[in-house]
Amino acid sequence: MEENREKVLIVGIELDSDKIDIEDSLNELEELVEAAGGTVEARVIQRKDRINAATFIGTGKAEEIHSYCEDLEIDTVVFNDELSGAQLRNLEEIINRKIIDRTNLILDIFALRAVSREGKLQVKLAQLKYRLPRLVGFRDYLSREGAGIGTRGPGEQKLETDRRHILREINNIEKQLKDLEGVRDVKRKKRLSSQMPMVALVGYTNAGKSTLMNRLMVQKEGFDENKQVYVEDMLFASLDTAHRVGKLPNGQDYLLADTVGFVSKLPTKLVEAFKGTLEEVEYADLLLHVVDASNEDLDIQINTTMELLKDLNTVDKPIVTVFNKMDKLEESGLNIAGMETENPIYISAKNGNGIEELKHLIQDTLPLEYRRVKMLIPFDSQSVSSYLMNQYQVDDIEYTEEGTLFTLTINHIDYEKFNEYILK
Ligand SMILES: Nc1nc2c(ncn2[C@@H]2O[C@H](COP(=O)(O)OP(=O)(O)OP(=O)(O)O)[C@@H](O)[C@H]2O)c(=O)[nH]1
Ligand SMILES: [Mg+2]
Repeated sequence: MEENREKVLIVGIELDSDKIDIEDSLNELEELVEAAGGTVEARVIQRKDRINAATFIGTGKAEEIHSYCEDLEIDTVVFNDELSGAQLRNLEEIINRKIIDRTNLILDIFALRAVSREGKLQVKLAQLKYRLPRLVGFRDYLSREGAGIGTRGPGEQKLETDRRHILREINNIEKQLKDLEGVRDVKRKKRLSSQMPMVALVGYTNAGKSTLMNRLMVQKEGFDENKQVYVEDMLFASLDTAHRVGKLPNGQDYLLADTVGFVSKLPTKLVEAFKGTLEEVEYADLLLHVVDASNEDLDIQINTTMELLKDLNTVDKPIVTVFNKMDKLEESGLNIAGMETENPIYISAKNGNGIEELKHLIQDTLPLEYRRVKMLIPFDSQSVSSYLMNQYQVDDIEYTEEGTLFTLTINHIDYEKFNEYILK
């Protein structure tokens, strides 16, 4: 397997206006290349005050890269920024290798990871929309099978390179996605009518969101192994949203949603394509922003996530910042004290440290309003009575002719749900 890995050279431009350190950015690009099945053999950085419209980097630099590629037997050159069709073509002419940009690389990884039908369609749509304005820059090899990174559709499908076919395909996929949206809408309405508060896990890819989800679901009495979500030490392990029902310390049930991870310079087309899946974030009552505390780029990762959250209309939602992987912090030697974040908490999803505290913090931060009420539950509505007894601290119970009279404090969700029993 190892000897089949594509040999890659990565290229980054550092502009004066850049806020992110170029080495950090290329470290991440290297991880992305590995996630796509390549091996980075070399990196080239050019510092410039502006980009070259025709070749992105300077032509002299491009020629330099060509000779590196000859010496190192490089298969593919990956650029850290999105390139135009003309830039792709011009660079390929000089460098004489397959040229891939960061966007295409990320789309390629998503194509490898997509599992659900909707996920595959979303990725393919984003890939086709990426291709359409770049057809001039695409060479024959892109339509060949087995051409490697940047050429793979979901399920190793070959992607179209013919404009008319692409347009037809885009149309077709958009229709299919519309239908699936209807299905998702029904599911969401069902969840909303379950009246449970919804908590969404968000954050950078590989931060530990899915691990934390599994950890939060471990209840004392029995735990269904089959309900575990997929965890892996790789970028974009989760592409589909998963839901589970959990219990807070006060007995309140809540819905927890795991979502796709973020990465810097995430292609806007991809974010758009995944808006459907990311709806969970928009409907959530509370966001758990999971951060890998042991990652040296955690400030970039936090900022990237916060920026993407802004795009998703979530500015006014309460957030808990979950610094995860605290078990690795000492080894990493990082100092995370003094970082300014909303409601910080420090945990290890792996060994379980801080999980009980986190559950309490979720409970305290969930915007639930409580009201003290008197409720009269008829004797034939036994299930409501037992729900109230299980869910709440009941202050007073009286058995009357018409039913059981409870005095207790309930949250606004149950207030709506059991409105008919409440004595006004
Ligand atoms: N040491 C340590 N490793 C952890 C911890 N939490 C998660 N990990 C590891 O980090 C890796 C990524 O975990 P995931 O839960 O898949 O991360 P994710 O945020 O869901 O990632 P994506 O789905 O790719 O966005 C896995 O190898 C986990 O075992 C932790 O608290 N400590
Ligand atoms: Mg995950």
